Amino acid sequence: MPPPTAEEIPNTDIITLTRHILSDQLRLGAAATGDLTLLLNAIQTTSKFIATNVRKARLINLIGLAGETNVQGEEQKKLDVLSNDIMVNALRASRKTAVLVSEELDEAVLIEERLRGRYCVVFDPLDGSSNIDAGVNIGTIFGIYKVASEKGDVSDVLRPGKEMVAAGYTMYGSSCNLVLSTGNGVNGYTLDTALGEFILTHPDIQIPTRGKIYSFNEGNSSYFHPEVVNYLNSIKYPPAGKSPYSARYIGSMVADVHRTLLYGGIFGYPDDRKSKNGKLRLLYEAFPMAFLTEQAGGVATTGRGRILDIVPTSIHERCSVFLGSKDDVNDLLKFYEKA
Ligand code: AHM
Ligand code: MG
Repeated sequence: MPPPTAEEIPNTDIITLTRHILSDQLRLGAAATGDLTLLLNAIQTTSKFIATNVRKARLINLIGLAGETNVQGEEQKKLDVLSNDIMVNALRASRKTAVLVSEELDEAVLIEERLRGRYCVVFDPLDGSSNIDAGVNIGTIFGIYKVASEKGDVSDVLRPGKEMVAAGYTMYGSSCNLVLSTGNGVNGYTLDTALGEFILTHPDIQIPTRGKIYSFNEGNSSYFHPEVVNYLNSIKYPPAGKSPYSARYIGSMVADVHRTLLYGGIFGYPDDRKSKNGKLRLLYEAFPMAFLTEQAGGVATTGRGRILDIVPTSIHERCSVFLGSKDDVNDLLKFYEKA
């Protein structure tokens, strides 16, 4: 029998998320306390727990409304509430957090002294509400700050996104993917459900410099400002010899951004004449995704400035978002400059 080829030999050296973040910590040597590693570990556990519930939702009566409304006046789904509880419980029990901000909670959670740690986590426990009951891709988005104040209060999260020390998301789709940056590039992991581990499958994600896809809710285009309409027209009706862009819009930011990071192109949810401040939330949607985009070599802007430079004034504020391939976003910015 001929010896097995390289492709036939099973890979026995898989890199798990735990191993990867641990090796990052070891690289920092004595400077690292291990607190961020433990916090990221708690977050990956919540992702597995939420993923399990998302997969079973239809079977265990987790579909539909919870009968409550969140601070934004939106009706909460049962899975929204459950995912929020999973995250708050796990993050508090990790003993590594001081302040938590969730899309589903009106106020920031200030962790009691005996459990308090040195990090603040802002998160959308289950993003893409309109897709939950259809079983379409949804996700969890998170950003992490290190406490700046002695006490650990809301001022610790009213800071620009560029001060985050880590950000990421987990996408619950045809596969469960966790994408993470600790400020040193972006890595993607895929959950091996048999092993129960996230495995490094997308090392050092680099967003292509230019893409061929635009991802906007064009149903809102009658409200869009002229610079956005003109930009979209420029990619839909290009000069002779150039191909128009393709449209892809899932309506779950995690899924639309995930595709944008991998394939390139531009994702946009602009402010417009109806939604004066846009729809997406600055702290736990725009900041983490802008952080990942920049770390992957892309650009994230409101159209008028860098998203990560914004200083938030309240925890649930919204902002205009465009992010993606450098060349595509810069093309859009030219329309803003002209306006
Ligand atoms: P949610 O936090 O209530 O789920 O809303 C956020 C979602 C994003 O995932 C997505 O990009 C956007 O809202 C879609 O909005 P629309 O349905 O208006 O296109
Ligand atoms: Mg959301």
